[in-house]
Amino acid sequence: MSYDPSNIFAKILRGEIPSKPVYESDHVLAFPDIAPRAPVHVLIIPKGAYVSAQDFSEKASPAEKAAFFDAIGAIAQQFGIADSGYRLIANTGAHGHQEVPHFHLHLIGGRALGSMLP
Ligand code: DGP
Repeated sequence: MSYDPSNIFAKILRGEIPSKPVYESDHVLAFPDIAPRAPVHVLIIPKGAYVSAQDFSEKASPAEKAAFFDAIGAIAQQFGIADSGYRLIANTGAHGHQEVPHFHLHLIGGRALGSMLP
């Protein structure tokens, strides 16, 4: 699947749609989900044009991948949930029910989430 630059997160990255970033680095932007499922629900996205987790895994540079994992830990610390714990979800492709075709990771926490595996 080729990258569609009209997707909503590409527009956020270009500043065409407002967001309230909670974290930014050279390779990463993170902002609250528009429909939070928990007290903390942050979307972490690479600034590069990657459709999905699969695309990111196959094509991103080591520096982009490292920056992405750095963001996870930093955001969890920032929101005070590093010790209590949280859930990371990357809906990927059709079977993963991915709605926005720009790779994103949901970081969800701030309450006990219960079991989730299908
Ligand atoms: P999914 O592709 O299924 O992993 O979910 C996409 C998420 O993106 C969903 O939880 C809602 C969120 N979302 C969609 N549009 C916007 C938007 O314009 N702003 C923000 N902050 N979040 C959005």
